[in-house]
Amino acid sequence: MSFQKILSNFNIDGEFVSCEPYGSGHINRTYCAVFNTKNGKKRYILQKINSKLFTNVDGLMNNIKLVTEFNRAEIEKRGGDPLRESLTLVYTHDNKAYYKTEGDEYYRVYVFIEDALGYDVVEKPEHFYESAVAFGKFAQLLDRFDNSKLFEVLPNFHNTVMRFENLKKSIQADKFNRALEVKPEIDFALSQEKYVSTIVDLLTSGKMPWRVTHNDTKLNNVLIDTKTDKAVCVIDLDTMMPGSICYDFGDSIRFGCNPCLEDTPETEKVIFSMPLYEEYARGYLSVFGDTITKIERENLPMGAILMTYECGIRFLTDYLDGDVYFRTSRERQNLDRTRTQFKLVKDMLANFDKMSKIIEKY
Ligand code: ADP
Ligand code: GN1
Ligand code: MG
Repeated sequence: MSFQKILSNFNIDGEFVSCEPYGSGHINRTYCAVFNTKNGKKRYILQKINSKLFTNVDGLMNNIKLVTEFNRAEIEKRGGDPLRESLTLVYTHDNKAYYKTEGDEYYRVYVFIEDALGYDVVEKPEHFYESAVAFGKFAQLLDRFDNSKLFEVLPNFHNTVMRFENLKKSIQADKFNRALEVKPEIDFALSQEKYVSTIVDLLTSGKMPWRVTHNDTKLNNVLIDTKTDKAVCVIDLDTMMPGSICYDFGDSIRFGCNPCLEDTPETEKVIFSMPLYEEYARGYLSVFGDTITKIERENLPMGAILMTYECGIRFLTDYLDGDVYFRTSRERQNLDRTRTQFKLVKDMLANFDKMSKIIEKY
């Protein structure tokens, strides 16, 4: 089915002009659609939802609908611009948040947030600080929201213990005979077993509070205003689920404290940035004040290590499985991604005390 035909099912005024791939997400397929209207050109984000992963699209889209509507009301109350500061779903003619084609493909449409970008690498430290404040505020928004209404989209998403077990299964199966080639990465991954259950244990024992978190807090999931350099909007709401703020903090650190792209083949250039870590910690903690518990605070550095490690073993597992989960555009991309993550983990382990000291400072 053509994009024009798919888009014709949504409440969009104007004449279809074009629809091209957009952005750099690994899971859904994102397109930018352009329409001619009497007020000039108007853009929309069209996304083909990865329904292999998100098997309950109705539950997923209901989460996004509830949270964006709640967010919208809050932004209006404080006199902000909800079309810019929140994702806004465009509904179908029959008032649904997504459209299902006859071939069982699922699509959703968002209002395009103009003059704002999601960055794949930190270009200015203030962007990273800004993203910390934005993700912190988003976590607090989810705290105020009656989150019992949310459906748990991907149970065990950040269960590092389960991710570790999955890696072991993939090493065992070695379906594509890649295990030998990646022996150093496998050895490193397995040697870190002592850490894998740290946060899971704290959560399941009740020592650390469960919160509803974003769970995919990389820098490119916050749009930053290209004129003012301020954070505009948190996007990519597919993984809002019960979790720990150590996960959200950690995933941001994993992505942003790397001076290179996540998939750089030049692993030797990957050096964990302590100044950027401090920038993010300062921003994130400025939002939480005393609402963060002692145990959460103390475990923020471990959250950074574990989210980076977990992402590394997910990339490695996918490499061993034949690149079936994360979108790739070239050979060994998942292996390069793995190496980047593991290099960051090594740097963080070597700097753990400094990371903790920085948390104590704010
Ligand atoms: P994925 O789940 O595949 O990562 P995202 O929802 O993060 O998909 O979207 C991919 C990219 O598309 C983002 O990184 C961002 O650059 C861009 N994008 C997504 N939604 C919008 C929007 N409403 N306005 C402008 N850009 C957007
Ligand atoms: C995926 O969808 P995207 O590209 O924002 C993944 C995250 C990983 C990230 C690594 C649903 O995020 O968990 O941390 O890639 N999302 C899902 O870049 O698996
Ligand atoms: Mg994304």
